[in-house]
Amino acid sequence: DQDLRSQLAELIPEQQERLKKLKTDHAKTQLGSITVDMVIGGMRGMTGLLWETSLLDPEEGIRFRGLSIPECQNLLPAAHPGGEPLPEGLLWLLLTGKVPSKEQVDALSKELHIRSTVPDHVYRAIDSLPLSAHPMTQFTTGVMALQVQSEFQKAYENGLSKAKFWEPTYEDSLNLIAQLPLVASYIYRRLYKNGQVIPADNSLDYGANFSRMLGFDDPKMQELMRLYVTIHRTDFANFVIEILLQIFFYSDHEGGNVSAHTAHLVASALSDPYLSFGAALNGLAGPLHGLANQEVLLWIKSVVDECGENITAEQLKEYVWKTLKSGKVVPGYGHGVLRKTDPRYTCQREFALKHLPDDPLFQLVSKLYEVVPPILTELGKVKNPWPNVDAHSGVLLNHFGLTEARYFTVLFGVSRSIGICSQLIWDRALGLPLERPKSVTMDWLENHCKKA
Ligand code: FCX
Repeated sequence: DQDLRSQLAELIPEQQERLKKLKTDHAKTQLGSITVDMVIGGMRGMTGLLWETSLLDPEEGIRFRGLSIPECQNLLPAAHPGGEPLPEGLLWLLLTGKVPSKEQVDALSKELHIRSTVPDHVYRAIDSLPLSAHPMTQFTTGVMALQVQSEFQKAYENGLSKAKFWEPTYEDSLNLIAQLPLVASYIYRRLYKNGQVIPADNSLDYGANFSRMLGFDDPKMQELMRLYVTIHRTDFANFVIEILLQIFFYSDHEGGNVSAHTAHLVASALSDPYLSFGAALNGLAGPLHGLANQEVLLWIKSVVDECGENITAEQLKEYVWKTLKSGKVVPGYGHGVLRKTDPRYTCQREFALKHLPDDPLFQLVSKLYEVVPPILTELGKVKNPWPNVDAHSGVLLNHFGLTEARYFTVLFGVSRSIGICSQLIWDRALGLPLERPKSVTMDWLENHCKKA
């Protein structure tokens, strides 16, 4: 069996040929027309990026290399039968377009362990920030501190030829993916567990090890959780791992969303994967994007604080209207491209229905699913009144003891590295150029429209 890098090396020439053929045969084929509303409307609906790893259908949701989420759940190797796919398998799929065998995934797990040593200065850089710094700020700081080890940067300085750019990009990407769970869990333990860091266990796969470093296989923690989690202690760690694994379905959502697009744009200047991914994280930290999952749990808790857990549908409607009238968005609802319930939401809902149907916050999330869409539709301007991934994840994490909402986006950031880095490797392998769209002024638009 080939390892990931050799498989990639084999695939690259044929994909380069494919792109060359597209360029020579179809360079001037029209892809739709650009209208003024697209230019002033955040380029919504304007096809303008090449992104190989996934494609988003407005009705159906995301497909990773052609596979829907349920198909990934069926086809990709899991830690145990019927469990969620392992992130290593998703990485393999996104990078190569092929479903890996369990042996290939296990080998990749080992490879990631070998790459996972985080230099000490990274922790010191994080420690220099006040504890009050947002976890995403600490995370980006950690990623920027990791950048000093960039192989791409070194190779570029030494005059590496363009045909080989993908190689150090691959090295940086895998090192980054391997090291992120250590940095992320360090931040969690620093902020919420008195800085008691739990070392990695290299016998575990990526997700299980991450969960362990966060503290979820600590028997004491599990005992505490058992006060209200009515599952066997041995099952507890597995449940948390399954939820963390579900978060890896967030790894890629085609190329135009803020974090993916940012990484792709920054990398087009030949900035290395650390610089590009760090930039992506800063976009992910915005409340209309990745921070929304923090916002959802905080908002749900504010509902409970004001109205109690047994809130009626009428009270909930009132609360939603109050939020809207105060000029805020309802977090976790709406989407730039999707026009139906996010399949990632559906998959988390199914998990909750099976494992925590009586959790009061889950019941509130369910009620919101009935109450919010008609209200957003009534507003008349919202293009998608349905929930996105962020509407659900926080309540699942909260149920199993990861209650610190401000930390949630960091978990999603770790997951995002897998999609973003996979595409960055292909950006360099395909020799994609500097990104540089044309911008215009209002004067220009007005003059143009007068003539049109
Ligand atoms: N609550 C209130 N108003 C909403 C709304 C919501 N959940 N969703 C959209 N709208 C409003 C917009 O603010 C906009 O109002 P305006 O014309 O007065 O500026 C109008 O409806 C049209 O927006 P629309 O075209 O439907 O949506 P956009 O593509 O502009 O924006 C986001 C998409 C996701 C930013 C928007 O739906 C939103 O703010 N949702 C809440 C935050 C959220 O959940 N973000 C996470 C999204 C996602 F999963 C991710 O990227 O991580």
